[in-house]
Amino acid sequence: MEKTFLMLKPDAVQRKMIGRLVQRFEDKGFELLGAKLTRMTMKQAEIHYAEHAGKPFYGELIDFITSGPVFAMVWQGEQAIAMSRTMMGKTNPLEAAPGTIRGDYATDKGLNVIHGSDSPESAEREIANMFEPGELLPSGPPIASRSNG
Ligand code: DAT
Ligand code: MG
Repeated sequence: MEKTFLMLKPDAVQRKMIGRLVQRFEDKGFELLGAKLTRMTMKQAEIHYAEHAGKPFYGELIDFITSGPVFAMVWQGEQAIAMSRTMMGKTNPLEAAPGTIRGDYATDKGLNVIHGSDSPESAEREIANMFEPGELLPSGPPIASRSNG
């Protein structure tokens, strides 16, 4: 079982897409371990996008991701990282296949609706940047198969 950090970006929240995007990951069969509507602080944005510091689009990226509320989520599933990235589609909307989230909903390289971790290491760092441990269900077997006691 793998955990990933997915985040609906300010454009998705503003376009009222939270419900239909969450639906895709529930339908796929992933388990939601935690979620919240929040606004990234400047510090959280810098930690989240540290690997892009110094790139030509970095300033725009930080401005955009802190421009409004985001919907931050932690999901669990078999190969959740690679599978959710396949579901998101390529970063460049020109290359994002129809049927993927970016392929269906994005036309812009920056305003591209959703973030997803690209490795277990980034998932761990990105989750810790946005959630307190107590805000997340423990990872484990599918919630539907857990006992109540
Ligand atoms: P991804 O979000 O697919 O993991 P990334 O990590 O390479 O892509 O880049 C992070 C975000 O930065 C991306 O979602 C949108 C923005 N970005 C990337 N490349 C860009 C570019 N060439 N011009 C403008 N924004 C870009
Ligand atoms: Mg990335």
